[in-house]
Amino acid sequence: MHGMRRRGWELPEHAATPEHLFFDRRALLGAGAALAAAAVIPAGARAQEDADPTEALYPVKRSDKYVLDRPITDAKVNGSYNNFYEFGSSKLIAKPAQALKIRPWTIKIDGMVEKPREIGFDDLVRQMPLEERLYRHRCVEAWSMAIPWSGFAFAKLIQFARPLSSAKYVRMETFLDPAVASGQRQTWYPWPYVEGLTLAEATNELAFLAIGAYGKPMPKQHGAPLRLAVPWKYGFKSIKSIVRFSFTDQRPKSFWEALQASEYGFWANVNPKVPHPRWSQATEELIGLGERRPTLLFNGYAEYVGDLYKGYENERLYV
Ligand SMILES: Nc1nc2c(c(=O)[nH]1)N[C@H]1C(S)=C(S)[C@@H](COP(=O)(O)O)O[C@H]1N2
Ligand SMILES: [Mo]
Repeated sequence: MHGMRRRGWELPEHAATPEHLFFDRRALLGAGAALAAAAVIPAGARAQEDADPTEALYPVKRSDKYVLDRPITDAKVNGSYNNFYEFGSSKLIAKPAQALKIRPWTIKIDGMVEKPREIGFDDLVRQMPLEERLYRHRCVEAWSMAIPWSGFAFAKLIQFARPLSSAKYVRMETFLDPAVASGQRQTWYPWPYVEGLTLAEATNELAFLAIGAYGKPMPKQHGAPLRLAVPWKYGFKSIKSIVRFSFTDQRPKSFWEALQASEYGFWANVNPKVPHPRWSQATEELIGLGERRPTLLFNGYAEYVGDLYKGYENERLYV
């Protein structure tokens, strides 16, 4: 099932071992509230920024459709334990991520569409029906959180983009700005961060483009101003700070797949029975609660997405 481990080529060990802090997490969590407090952003850093034009949209109405089986993760814990390799490979990137400039923010729509276009983030948001959804988030490193995202269904963006009927996939790209994102100066990574979904996945009602969290515009460390939330897949699929949606008939190669295809595949659907080559996926740690629970097939969303994979049984659906 897992093919051969790819050689580490010229990659430094830590680059070939993504999300390597997994085994350090316990020590971090031991620091508990101290950790959260340490990552709080100085008020001055915030005050210098112009007011966010989307701020007046909050709070958006919560959908009662997506219910959690666990408490919402504390916003401070969530906002100080992040994966965002553009700003470093540790979990403590909240502070450096504040350097990201999120206005103006232009989104490019191109590839197999009726007409390629560019649109400003604020113009796009104004045309989208906003809602809040409570979603679980399961990282491939065997930890999880629960988050109230604000945003809109990916299907609405696809309607807006008007892909040709020949398009089969949507490829998404994160910003590229090594001057701001120190991680992007580490040239052994295949920047910019790329992810992809089939159009069937992207139009599934669960696929969500999030513009806010916890009833406010998206904190930068979570991928402001626009990030994906595909909660039935491992967290690395949920690409942050998106600047481009390209429609294509070729399966996109994602950032992690380019680095280590044997460990991080295209599908990456959560499945407790299919271990990562280096660790079990049977259980997960609920960050901030100090609790482990059994992991659920499709992260508990099988009723929504189970049917998407009929006919794909020969693919590596769970890596
Ligand atoms: N552009 C970009 N998107 C990204 C990542 C990243 O490093 N860069 N990390 C991914 C991983 S591994 C996870 S688990 C989630 C983490 O999202 P969070 O920090 O909001 O919890 O973002 C995903 N999206
Ligand atoms: Mo992750």
